[in-house]
Amino acid sequence: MTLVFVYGTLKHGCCNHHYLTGQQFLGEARTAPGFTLYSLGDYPGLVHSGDPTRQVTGEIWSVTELCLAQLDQLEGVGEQLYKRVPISLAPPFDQTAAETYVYLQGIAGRTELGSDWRDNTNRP
Ligand code: PCA
Repeated sequence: MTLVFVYGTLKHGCCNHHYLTGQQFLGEARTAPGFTLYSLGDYPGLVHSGDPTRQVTGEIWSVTELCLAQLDQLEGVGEQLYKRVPISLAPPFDQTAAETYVYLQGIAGRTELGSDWRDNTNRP
């Protein structure tokens, strides 16, 4: 099993959440300070923040190796769109060895979203 911190389309209620079907939800969490989100259109990208106080909210999941391989494919890890790396989380998850998908491409011209991302999938 691998612990994954998800902050975008994989969260509860979002368009790619079904990729986590059958996996274990451990709770809501946020990163340690120093991270922010940018809008990439229909999905967000997590990057290091110029504002060292900025934190990103998301969810921690325990996933199987098979699920993880599917997530890597979805997130374009092989194409260097995102890279799965260890992420520092805020307490009480600060000792938790979770990984997340950081965005590898340029963010010039993109809109900074800050801490939170939510799509409109499954909204009334
Ligand atoms: N999906 C992954 C990374 C960005 C995205 O939209 C996630 O939910 O964490």
